[in-house]
Amino acid sequence: MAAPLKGIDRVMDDKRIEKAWKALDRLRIELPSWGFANTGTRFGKFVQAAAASTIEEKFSDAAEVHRLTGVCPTLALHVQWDLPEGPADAEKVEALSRKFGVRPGSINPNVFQNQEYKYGSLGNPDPAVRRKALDHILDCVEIAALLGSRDLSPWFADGSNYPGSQNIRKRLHFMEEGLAEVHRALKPGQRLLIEYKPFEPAFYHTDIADWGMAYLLARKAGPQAFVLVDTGHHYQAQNIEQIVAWLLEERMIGGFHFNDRRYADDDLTLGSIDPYQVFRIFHEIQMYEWEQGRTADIAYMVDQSHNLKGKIESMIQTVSTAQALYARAALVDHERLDRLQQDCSLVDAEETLRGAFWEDTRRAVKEWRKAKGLPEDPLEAFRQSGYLERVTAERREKNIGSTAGYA
Ligand code: RM4
Ligand code: MN
Ligand code: MN
Repeated sequence: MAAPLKGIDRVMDDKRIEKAWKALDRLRIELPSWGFANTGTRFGKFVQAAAASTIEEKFSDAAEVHRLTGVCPTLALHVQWDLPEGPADAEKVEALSRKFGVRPGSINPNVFQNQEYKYGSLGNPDPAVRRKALDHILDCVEIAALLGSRDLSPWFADGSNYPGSQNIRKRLHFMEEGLAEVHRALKPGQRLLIEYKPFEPAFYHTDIADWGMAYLLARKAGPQAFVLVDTGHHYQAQNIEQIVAWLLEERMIGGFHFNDRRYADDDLTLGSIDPYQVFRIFHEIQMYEWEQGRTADIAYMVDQSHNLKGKIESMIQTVSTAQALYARAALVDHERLDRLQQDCSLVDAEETLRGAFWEDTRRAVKEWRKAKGLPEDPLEAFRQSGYLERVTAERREKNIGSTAGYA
């Protein structure tokens, strides 16, 4: 039997602080360009005076978050919104990246917005529409190559709303074919991350509805294809950390889209509803890394859209939350937990895990920031910086004029 549990209420000692710091050194978080823009619900948009509406403004906002947190060196781009001219816009984006000191991150094709995608993109029964979607995604591979981005990250809204209205298996084959062609176009080192989502916008069936489907499609596509886990894309009771554990074991997890939710794909701030779940996910990853003696190659990305809270503030909140929870997961005594699990010492094993979750790592994160020459409290530093006032004044007029409703 292992020694009785100690240390839950103990102030963090040097060894534990070192563990937390080492973990923080590893964690990098990619920001989404669309997270700085005006977004809404299906009922309308609440326009924010400070929201970014150009790619330059998005880079500028992302650079501000990176300046304050030091851990967000890349910006995910949504091609149709950020590079409307396709590869021809790459040069402009490269120049902005240099100007603001933030690299382009994952490249996200958009095959869900245009009218022709009403019945799907790569899964559409019409070969001409499938071709169009494929050409767009191939353009995105090109853009990624031009910008030196590693990950191509498509999400497919494809599906149907009524039983019998579409042939599920035929669409699966169309998906397979399309993804295989995308994979053939990848350059060495590039990755194809396949995201799944159970419903919305499709309400009866979605072509890539869960991790198993994404896994099979990635496997069939080729060795550079992996699964992307968006935390909001699961049914309510689903055990997300178990999915993560399986994908880790299969070496098939490519990245995350972080957000939180209470009901569906709510895109709320990470950890705002269920911080324990985020901790459990981080724990599975760090336990695996401890066992393997190596860091898992996972792209941690944010996919949130804040239509009520300030966009930059909530992005800083997200990053701070991720850091605090990642540091807590680093405090789990893996060796001890491994032993307790082996002995089936259930309560002690559970308490070893929970003990780390109860630790308040916010102080350690602050100290780490100080040591790196970063502001200890990035949210406060943001409020002091005057950035928000400046961009509000600059962008107010343009934003007020933007569309908020459907008519
Ligand atoms: C989807 C999905 C994708 C994101 C779009 C905007 O629900 O999460 O990753 O690109 O939203
Ligand atoms: Mn997503
Ligand atoms: Mn989503």
